[in-house]
Amino acid sequence: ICFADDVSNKLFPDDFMFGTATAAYQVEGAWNEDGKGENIWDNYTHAHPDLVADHTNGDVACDSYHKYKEDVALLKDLGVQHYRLSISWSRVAPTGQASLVNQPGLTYYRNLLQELRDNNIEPMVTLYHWDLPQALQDQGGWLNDSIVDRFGDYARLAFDIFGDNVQYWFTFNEPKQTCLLGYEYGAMAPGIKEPGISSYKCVHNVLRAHAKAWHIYDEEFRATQNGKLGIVIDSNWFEPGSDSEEDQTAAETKRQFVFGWFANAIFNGDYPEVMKTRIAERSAKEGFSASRLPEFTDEEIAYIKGTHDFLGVNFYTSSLVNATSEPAIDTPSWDKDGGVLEYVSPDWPSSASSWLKVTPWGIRKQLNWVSQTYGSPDIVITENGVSEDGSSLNDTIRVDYYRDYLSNLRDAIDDGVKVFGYTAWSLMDNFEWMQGYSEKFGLYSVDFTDPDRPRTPKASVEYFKKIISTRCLVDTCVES
Ligand code: PNW
Repeated sequence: ICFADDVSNKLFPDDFMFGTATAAYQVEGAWNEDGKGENIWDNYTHAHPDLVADHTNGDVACDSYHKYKEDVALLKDLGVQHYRLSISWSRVAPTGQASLVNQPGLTYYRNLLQELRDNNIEPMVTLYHWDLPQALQDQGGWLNDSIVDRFGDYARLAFDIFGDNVQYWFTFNEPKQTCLLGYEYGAMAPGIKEPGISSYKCVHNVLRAHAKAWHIYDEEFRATQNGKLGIVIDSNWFEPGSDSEEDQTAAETKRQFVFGWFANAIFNGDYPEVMKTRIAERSAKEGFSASRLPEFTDEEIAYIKGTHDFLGVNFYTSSLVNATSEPAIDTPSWDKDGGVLEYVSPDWPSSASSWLKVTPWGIRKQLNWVSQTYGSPDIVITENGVSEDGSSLNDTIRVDYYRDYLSNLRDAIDDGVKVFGYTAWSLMDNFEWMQGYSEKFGLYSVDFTDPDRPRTPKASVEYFKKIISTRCLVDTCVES
C-alpha cells in the first residue's frame, strides 16, 4: 500500500471505537422462517422483482440468521470494538403489534447479542432500518398516526428483552430515505409517490415515534440499563458551488432541508425556520389552505426537544449547491420546496454507485457543521463506505477510501468535534436494496451463488485490521 503524504499520522484516541455495520433485511435472509412476519421489503421485492437491478431479494441474503456465529468470528478477527446491527421488527413481532411476540425471533437476537458480548464486541442496535411489518403498511404505514404508539410499544419490547446487553440504541436509520425514497419518489418500499405531501407527513410521525421511544427509554429503562439512545441521520456534505453569498446561503438551505429536517426537531424541538417559511409560502401559492409541512403543537415541541443522548451520522459523499431562480409553482415537491440546484463535480472519483462520489474532505466539513450547528453533541459515524462491482478481491478503492475519510475524521477530532467512533459499511457484501447484489460494500466478499454463502476477506480487511490494532493510518504514528 502506498500512502499519500497528506494522510494524518496522528494516533486515534485509546477509547475511539472502530466497528462495522449491517442491517437485518440486507443480511439475515430466513425471510419466512420460525414465525417471522412479512415486512415491506419482502412484499415489495416479491411483488416487483423487475424493480430490483438484478431481480433479486433478501429471502436468503447472507443467511446471517443461520450464520451469525460465523459473522461474529469475522468481527473478532477484525478486532472491532463494536458492531452495528438492526432488529427486524416483523421477526420479533410479526404483525407489528408488540403484544404478539415471536419467541424464536427474540431468541435469535438474544443469542446474537450474547455472542457479541462473549467476544467483547459492543453492540450498537438500530430498531428500524427500513423494514416495516407489512401489516402496519396495510394500515397506512408512516402516514397513519397510530404508528407512533405501535413503534413505542415495539421499542419498549426491545428495551425490555434486549436492553441488558445493549448500551447504544438508535431508533431510526436514515429516516430521510424511508420518507423520501419510500413516500416522495416511490423509489423504494413501499413505493408511494406523493411528492411534497406524504414525505412530510412520514417524517412528522417518524419524529414523534423517535421521541416516544426516547422518553420510554428515559423513564422506564435508563435507571437500570444505563444506555444511550439516539437516531442515525444521513446527509451528503453540501458545499457551495462558489464563494458568492447566494451560493453559500443555498448550500445552508439544502443542509437544513436534509439534515435540519430531523436534527433541528430533535435538538431544538421544531423544523428549521427556512423549511417552515419556504413550504408555507409555496403551499399558499399552490392554493393549499395550510402549509404542506405539518405543525408540531407546543406540547409536541417540548416533548421532542432534547430526545438524544448522542447522534449517529451516516456519511458517504458530497454535492455542490448553487442558488437558482424560484422553481415554478405547479405540482408540489420537496426538491422545489428546497429551491436550490444540486450537482456533483466531474472531477470527483466514482464508485459502483451512481450517487456515491469519493469526497474525503467532505466528512471533516460535515462533522464540523453538525458539531457547530447542534451544540457539540457526542457523534458516532454509524456508516461510511464505498462500493465496487465485485470483480476483484483486491479492493484498492476501499483501502484508499477508508484511509482518506479516516484521515479527515482524525482532523475533525483536532478541530474539536466530539466524534467517538467510526463504523464501516459494511462487514460484508449484502442486499443493496434496489441495486440487489450488484453493488458491493463489504470488507468481506460473499458468494451469493453458493448455498453456504461463504465469506472471503478482501484486501481492505487487512488494512482495516491494521488500523484497529495500531490506531494509526500510516506506518508510524505520533501521539497527539
Ligand atoms: C445507506 N443515496 O443507504 C443505508 O443505511 C444502507 O442500508 C445502505 O446499504 C448504504 O447506505 C449504502 O447504500 C443509502 O442515494 C442509500 O444517497 C442511498 C443513498 C444514501 C444512503
